[in-house]
Amino acid sequence: TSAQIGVTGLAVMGRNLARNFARNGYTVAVHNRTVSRTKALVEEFGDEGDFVGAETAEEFVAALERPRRLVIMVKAGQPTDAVIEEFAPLLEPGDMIIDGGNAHFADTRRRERELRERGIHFVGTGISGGEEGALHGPSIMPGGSKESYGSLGPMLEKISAKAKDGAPCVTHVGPDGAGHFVKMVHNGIEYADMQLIGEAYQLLRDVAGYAPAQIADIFRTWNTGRLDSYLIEITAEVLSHVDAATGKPFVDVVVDQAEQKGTGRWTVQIALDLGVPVSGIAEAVFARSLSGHAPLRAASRDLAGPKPSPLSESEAAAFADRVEQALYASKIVSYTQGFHEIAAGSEEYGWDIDLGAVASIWRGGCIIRAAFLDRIRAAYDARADLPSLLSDETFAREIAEAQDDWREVLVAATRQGVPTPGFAAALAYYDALRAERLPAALTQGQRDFFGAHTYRRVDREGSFHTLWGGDRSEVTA
Ligand code: NBP
Repeated sequence: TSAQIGVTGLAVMGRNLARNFARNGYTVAVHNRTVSRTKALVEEFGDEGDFVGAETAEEFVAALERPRRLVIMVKAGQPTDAVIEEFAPLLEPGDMIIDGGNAHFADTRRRERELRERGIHFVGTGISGGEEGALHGPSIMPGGSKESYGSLGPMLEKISAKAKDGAPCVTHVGPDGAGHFVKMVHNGIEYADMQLIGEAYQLLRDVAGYAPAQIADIFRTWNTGRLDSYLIEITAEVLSHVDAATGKPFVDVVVDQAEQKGTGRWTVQIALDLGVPVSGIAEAVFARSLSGHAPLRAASRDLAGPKPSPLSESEAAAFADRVEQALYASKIVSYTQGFHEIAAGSEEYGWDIDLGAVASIWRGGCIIRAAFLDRIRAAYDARADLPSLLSDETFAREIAEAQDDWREVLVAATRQGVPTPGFAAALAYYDALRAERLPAALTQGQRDFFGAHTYRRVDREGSFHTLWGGDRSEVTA
């Protein structure tokens, strides 16, 4: 038998991805460093489709039809390089290695270049949706050559999630590292979404005075409107869950220190390198980091500040509506920032990424799937060179309508001492973009004062310097 695709690395993700291919009618060669995992997969799930269990790398490669399509689903970083080095010598020109792990796009660019020189297509592929997505249909973000997508694309389209309109949640994102770059930003946006939801929860709890179960109901209601999304849906599930051991709300028995695996941090690091302001995503990463500083938090607990005093019942309901507006407006801003980063990466690396297509493939299968993404796609479909999502008429109007409530929520949060870094960063970004004048002019003056860094003038071309230490006359720099 010859397999149309092979998967090596059979932990949760690889195993479910292999099953997904098999369930869709493909013959799948499976391989894992520890052979027992391979055997377990064939034994447990052999009746789901055609698997070819391979114990050695040679057997695995021999089982694949040509050109070979070999999916690597191992730990990102060094293990991925080790596995590539194990298989690449066994492959022939035209074969494909598909890395479905969470690789850093710079690693993907390096691997793609090295393998291209050996005639092998390297397809760095972002896969979102966790283990459930891998099994039932993930959102798939392949990079690599167009040619490889021609052979691989139809298979990926088959196993991918489908959006509500039936469109497969996969597209050829762009060359070399484009797919992993977009997956990285997806995760950054996911961090921001989660932070904003967390702030909405905290406000509903501390300012509105609602209990977790009541907040779950509010999120359920929100999930029937424009915030309809997977993350809002699971938020309601988590908030309504009661701890069996104590009878308390589950959210009250979990240690409030958020962990992270690194893709959100990468999004911010790369944004800094590219000079893209992703303040909402950055605040989300920092909020997780702050939460983890237990001794610092303990040492700060007695610092002065207001204690929230909950609103009356009738005020609370009105406040909840305002929080929905603030959450929605802030969400528009974090997507605006995320798409700006993708556009900047595309420009820097010459990827020519179709932003509307990215929004489209995030509509199903991934963690940030949401009705909202249809609107983003529509915005880019209407105008591919949209300078920013905020320049889309619909989003601009929605923010205009939301902004009074957005500001009121931040006033209440500030008065009552509830931290809302995500909401606040989003509003500051919005106000900074709309500002006629920014204090950056003063910054330039300071820089020229202490470092003769020069400045440009509003009324004349050229660079200028003021002789601050002398007679303060202006010279052309
Ligand atoms: P892990 O990231 O936990 O990796 C375990 C797999 O890597 C096992 O198959 C293991 O083989 C193999 N492996 C390691 Br570790 N070092 C190896 C080496 N030097 N040579 C060969 N094989 C090696 O698995 P996972 O959670 O299924 O994730 C796989 C990839 O998918 C990761 O890159 C992850 O970041 C990404 N991802 C995960 C999720 C998720 O929800 N978990 C979502 C999206 C993407 P062994 O069995 O012999 O130890």
